Amino acid sequence: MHSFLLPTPEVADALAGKRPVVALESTVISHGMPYPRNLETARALEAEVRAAGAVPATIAVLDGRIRIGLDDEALERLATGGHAVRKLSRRDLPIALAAGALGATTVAATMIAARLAGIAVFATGGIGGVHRGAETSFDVSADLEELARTSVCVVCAGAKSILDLPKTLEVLETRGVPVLGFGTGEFPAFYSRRSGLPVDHRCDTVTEVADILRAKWQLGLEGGVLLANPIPAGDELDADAMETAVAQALADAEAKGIKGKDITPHLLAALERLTGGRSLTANIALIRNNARVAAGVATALSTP
Ligand code: PSU
Ligand code: MN
Repeated sequence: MHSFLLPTPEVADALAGKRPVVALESTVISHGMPYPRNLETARALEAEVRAAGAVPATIAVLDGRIRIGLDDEALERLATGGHAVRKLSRRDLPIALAAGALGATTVAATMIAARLAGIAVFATGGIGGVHRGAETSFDVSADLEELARTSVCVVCAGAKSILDLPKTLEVLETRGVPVLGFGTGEFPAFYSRRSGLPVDHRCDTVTEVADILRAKWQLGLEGGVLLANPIPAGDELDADAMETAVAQALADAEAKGIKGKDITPHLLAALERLTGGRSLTANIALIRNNARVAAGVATALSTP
């Protein structure tokens, strides 16, 4: 294990014994949800992974190390840290490590850490993507570039409609990232099960997903695979109401001049306000569902 990485004994044991491990990100805890729901959710995700027979490894940067698996004290520091917690993507990791800063990892940085630790499956809520208006702002999440280069399967509920979903799928195609739908032929739109946009392939079982991962990586085709798992039907939000809320959230961010890495957390908080908390409840339901499916994929992958 790389000297910058610090796994918990439980994760180190599971990896050494080739038992299934699921990586979990921490930006959703620090920047994606308010306290105390963020802390409850972080613990609930770990419980979901365990209940499905895998070992959870929540990833974050603390005291100059990339922690692979967090104890309860570390989870609390992230959940209560507010603006003192840095949001870390690929470019930010070396700076935070050298400074000994407290930082939460995005999808991109969590993929890097998972890969270094030897974890092949990672569950999150939604990935970053191509922002609306990217043709002038150039705002394309580093998550997409990471999916292109780092060999980890990312289980998500699609991408939020704060993004431009057709452009996001175009970039994934260009960069050679397979987009799989879990039990669906459509790319899910986070709060909605449907977007009207097709995925590359529909998988109905975790075994099929594991077979595709093995084929890709055994061929030496480095890079990630995106497994899009729709929000459970009972937790879906009304697509038209969400579109109205997204338009308002975008207008508010524009009026305040919010840019760069601050835009995604700002939009998430605005959506929660505008939906009276319903976006948060939906977010928690879908991410728990992703943790369960990721544990299934990790188990299938560890079964020869
Ligand atoms: N989308 C969500 N919830 C999130 C994020 C994205 O629906 O919490 C977080 C993830 O950590 C993701 C990051 O990797 O935001 C993307 O940020 P940016 O758009 O600045 O790359
Ligand atoms: Mn961005």
